[in-house]
Amino acid sequence: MGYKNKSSISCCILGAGTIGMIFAAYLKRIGIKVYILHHEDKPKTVLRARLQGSDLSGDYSFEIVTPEKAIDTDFILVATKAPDVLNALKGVQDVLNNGSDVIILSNGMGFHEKAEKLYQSARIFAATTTEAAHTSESGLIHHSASGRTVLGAFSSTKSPKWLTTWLNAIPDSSWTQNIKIALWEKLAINCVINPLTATHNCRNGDLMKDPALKELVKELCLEIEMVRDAAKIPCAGGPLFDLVSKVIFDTATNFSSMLQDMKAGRTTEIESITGYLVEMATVFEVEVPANKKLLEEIQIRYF
Ligand code: KPL
Repeated sequence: MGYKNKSSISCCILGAGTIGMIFAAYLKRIGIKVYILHHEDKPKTVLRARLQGSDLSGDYSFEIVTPEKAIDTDFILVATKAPDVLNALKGVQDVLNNGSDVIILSNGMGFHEKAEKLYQSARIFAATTTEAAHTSESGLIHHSASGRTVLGAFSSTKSPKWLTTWLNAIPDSSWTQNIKIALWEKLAINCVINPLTATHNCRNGDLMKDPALKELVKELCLEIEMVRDAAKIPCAGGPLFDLVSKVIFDTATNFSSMLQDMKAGRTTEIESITGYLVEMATVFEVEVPANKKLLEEIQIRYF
């Protein structure tokens, strides 16, 4: 593959789901020592994973370690589902209070600020990605799309010492001085696609085929733009509807993660996605009736 074992950087993954394993594999293949963090002593000491569908295809094994081990590593990558982020961090609070670098890669917003307040000695970074993967029934991790990943410090703008290694490991990745712009962009996309596909039980692409759904997409986009403007978050591109339409077309055959969570009976990420938007709308006194309606619908029916 041509990836040389030359890194002296090490890290821990907290949340070894599909996206966590994709990042673990990216990091491992350039020689970073990657551990999987577990709160308690597990009978298993090694986690094995088989990846397919991209140039990451292959068999991987990772040592499972308890939080004490994380003290000696360069960063902790949190890749849990949004509702689990703060609980997962609580499990490693001693390490965080000792001062460590944490990258939160989970979907949604709201927990970064809370993590910063709770663990003031830790340096909190945020990342957002369009990498996509799912686990098949047989346990294989299918890497369905390579994407772009943006990383930034949540409050400060100082880059970490492991940045170059990270950028070498993660394809199509970049560092930004203002991660909030990237987080808001992903939040906006998720606010529209995830709850709409979840409540209509449809693929992402169906949102543009049905005229009534397309109108709803427009309405949600306008409300989100008003909140984003009120929060003074600079917007990089043109109208949000154009960006969301592009993502819908690019991921037309996908079932959104929220629909997948719902079907599998898992807690959805709605509170950290639409819930966060509605909270911000209240703070900035912006009316968001269409988003509110979707939030309530998901909370009542599926949460
Ligand atoms: O991020 C996604 C998700 O499903 O969570 C999108 C972009 C909507 C792709 O399905």
